[in-house]
Amino acid sequence: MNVHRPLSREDLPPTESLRRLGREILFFSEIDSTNAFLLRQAGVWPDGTLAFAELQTLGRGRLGRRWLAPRGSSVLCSALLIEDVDVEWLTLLPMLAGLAAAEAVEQATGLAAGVRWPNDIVLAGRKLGGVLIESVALGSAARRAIVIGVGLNVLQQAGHFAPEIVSHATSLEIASPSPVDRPAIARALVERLDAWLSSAAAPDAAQIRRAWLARSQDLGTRSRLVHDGRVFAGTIVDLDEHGDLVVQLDQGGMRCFRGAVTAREW
Ligand code: BT5
Repeated sequence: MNVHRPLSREDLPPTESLRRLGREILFFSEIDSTNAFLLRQAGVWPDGTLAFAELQTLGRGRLGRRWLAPRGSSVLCSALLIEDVDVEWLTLLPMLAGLAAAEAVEQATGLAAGVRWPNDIVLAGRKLGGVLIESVALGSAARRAIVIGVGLNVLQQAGHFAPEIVSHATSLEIASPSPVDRPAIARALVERLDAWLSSAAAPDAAQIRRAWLARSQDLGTRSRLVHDGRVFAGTIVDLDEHGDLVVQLDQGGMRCFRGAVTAREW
């Protein structure tokens, strides 16, 4: 793997070009998890704070799973949002962040990245990255700190992936015919996330859903979903306005699945 220099402030868009993100930007050579850090320190840092890491020792995925990335291989980024408790678009945040990440990849490399429900960024049918949304009540509990975490595989080669993920993971280095510029991916990610988060007073749910569906190849495909220890097989028919997946079950009937509590078999 071609490990480049650590990401730094100069790699990112100038603060004045951003509307919501980047009031503070933190760079860690090593940390447990950029999401965990911002959740712990949610009362300390302002809305829009960004955290990047070269290495996460306890990088996390959804449902207690791990996110694995060798030092310097990836863009590992978390963004802190401070919001009212009842933000309607919260359940659409995995879609928003996945879209931003896929657009960033396309902008920086020309590769057509897609999204896969609920939180994957995909390239040629393999997992290029993932999104983890976590939140915590702030003080009086009238406000909530929301952390958007994005991990994108940039410089890994096949041998860097653990045996359990090698068959369905990919990186830009693997997929791209030309050299990959990790700072350009980080810059584009911040730009696209900022654009989606500040498109209006609140992100537009209908617009997120439309754009997400346009980048997804999920509709009409067969899927196996695990909820509450039970496996459901069926055909994906829609993404509803909350970001839930609507599935026509093989056993009969329709069922909605919520991303935060559903695992999807690859
Ligand atoms: C995700 O979870 O895909 C969310 C990943 C979010 C990572 C970012 S990095 C910055 C921020 N700080 C954190 O601590 N996390 C966020 P999930 O859908 O649960 O996928 C996890 C599963 O993907 C694992 O169980 C593995 O099977 C697989 N996996 C782990 N590392 C991977 C990688 N680098 N590339 C592809 N697949 C991976």
